Amino acid sequence: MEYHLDQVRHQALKQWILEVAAICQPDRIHICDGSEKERDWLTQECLATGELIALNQEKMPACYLHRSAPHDVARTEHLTFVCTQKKEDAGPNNNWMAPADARTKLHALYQGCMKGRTLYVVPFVMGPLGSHFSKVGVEITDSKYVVLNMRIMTQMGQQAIEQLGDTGVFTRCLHSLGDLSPDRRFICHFPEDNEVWSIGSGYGGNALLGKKCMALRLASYMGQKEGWLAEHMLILALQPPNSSKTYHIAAAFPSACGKTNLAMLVPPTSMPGWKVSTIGDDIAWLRPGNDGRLRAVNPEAGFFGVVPGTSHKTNPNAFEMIQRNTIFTNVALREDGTPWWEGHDDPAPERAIDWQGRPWTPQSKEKAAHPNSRFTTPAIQCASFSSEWQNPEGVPIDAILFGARREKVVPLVYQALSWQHGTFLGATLSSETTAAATGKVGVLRRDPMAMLPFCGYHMGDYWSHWLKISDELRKPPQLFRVNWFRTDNNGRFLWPGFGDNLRVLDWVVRRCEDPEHTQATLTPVGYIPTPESFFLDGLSLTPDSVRALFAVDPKEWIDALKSQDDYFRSFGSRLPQGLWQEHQNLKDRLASA
Ligand code: GTP
Ligand code: SPV
Ligand code: MN
Repeated sequence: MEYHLDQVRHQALKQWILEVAAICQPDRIHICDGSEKERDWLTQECLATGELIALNQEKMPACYLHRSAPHDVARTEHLTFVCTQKKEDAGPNNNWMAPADARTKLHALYQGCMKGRTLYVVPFVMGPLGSHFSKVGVEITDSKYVVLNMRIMTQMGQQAIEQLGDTGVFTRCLHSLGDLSPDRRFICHFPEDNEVWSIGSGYGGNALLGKKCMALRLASYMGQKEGWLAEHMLILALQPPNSSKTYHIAAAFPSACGKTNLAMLVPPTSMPGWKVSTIGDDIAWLRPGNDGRLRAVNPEAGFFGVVPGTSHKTNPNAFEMIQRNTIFTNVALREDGTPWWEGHDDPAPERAIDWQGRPWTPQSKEKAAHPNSRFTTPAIQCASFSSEWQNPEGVPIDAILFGARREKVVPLVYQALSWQHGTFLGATLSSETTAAATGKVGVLRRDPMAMLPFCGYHMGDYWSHWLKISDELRKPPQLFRVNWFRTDNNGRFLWPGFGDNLRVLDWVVRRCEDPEHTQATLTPVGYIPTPESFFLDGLSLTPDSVRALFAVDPKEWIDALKSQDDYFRSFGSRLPQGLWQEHQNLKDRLASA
């Protein structure tokens, strides 16, 4: 097969495309320009093949439904590899394959995999155009669904070709659906070569390679070399009532633990005058700025959000923004051609088609929408989206929150004693697992900085990098731990969450701005709000619930020390001394409590 790529002026890009084409043997090559015409044409093709189903275009213009293969609905962490020359550089936190072995294995799978199909070349920018933060990637894929999603999630097409120029550096992202079998599915990262090879999955984080693969795994590796951080964090801007000051908060929560919801928070009626704007909902790139602040950008241009639980009541901004130009993956379909899911404002429909295309009624045993069903939406459609997203210098971060799902033990909010202690809080984060990755749901596991599945190098080195970065900050962010998910003895959430999480943000910014007048109690784990310093008006919580939300039971924490010790030991000599020290300090404080 002969391919004509005269329009590609970047010689290294052209050569790479031809090398890949020689292996995958597509019938055609299409270089994406990102235009609306291209989107419309690809959409029509997807409608013809059934890769997309049109939703009710009157009620929800340009909205479509995609159904994944039933065994391809979440990230597959056990099939995800970091392929560094030395095994120890990938760390105990990653699956590892030798680069040569990975390439041989995947080469065989890619051989002829695009016969009869089109190879799409998707150039994209992660980060504000022209910013020193931003990076160019090029994804080669045989999935039109991936192209359409990448068009929403990144700045894709002509603008990326321009930013790349004739000689620019780019991340090579190779993707094929393969046969979609988990037995022949691999997501391999080559951080030393700035490259990702993925085959066998069409799902989100496995296939939209700009997101988790490039903007977290490869970027975290780049960040360590270049002195910055790539984090699984939302970014929001917060303006208190009658204040001219804007605060910026970044928050790391594991998958499906509330980042999108917090990023788009709508203040409760009892807190008028607050303004919350969204800068990012999943990934933050953070670097020390010339002003001595930690500055953040959101590298993405869209939201790939969890659908179940999204309602007008819980997240009005998200609910509104997904009414147009949105791709829904694995939701249920109502008879009027609109989507439905568990947690929707509307009651369960009498009859629907479930996420696998089967008839569904409220009596069905299975869920109508997959618990990890997703929407893909342009960020600009979010009413709270901030133009600061395009700020090439990023926004200065005042506070970083580490959050997770913990039914027991962990209070609603507490503040770290120092940067080193805050890094320790992030490093020891643990959370009950969710449907965002395949495997059992609700199992407590360590998920340091919410980065366990996304850190592209040895976690011990990553923590050292975290500790060191504060040396370059004149005014480092204050660090906090939060937990929206503590339950009572009947298993009910103690905290209303969602909009009311603003109460926690209020305390957080007052602790940053005016710690003298925002009181806190020093406990062995950190600073806990005093009842007087925390705004609870307008909530009908019982005094018992409030006590339970903020309770620190030294006995429960002493129990956790043993597993913390084992956990830290598993990182061997690469565990930074500062974290051992914090572990010992916590032990000492608990012993004398
Ligand atoms: P990823 O996109 O996987 O990274 O998820 P995420 O961290 O952005 O989580 P998201 O905001 O989509 O929320 C995941 C689930 O948690 C949804 O079902 C939400 O409704 C639910 N959730 C979010 N915030 C809260 C909260 O404050 N309280 C409670 N109880 N549930 C919440
Ligand atoms: C997550 O799982 O954290 C997500 C969805 O944001 S995915 O892009 O699939 O990783
Ligand atoms: Mn995420």
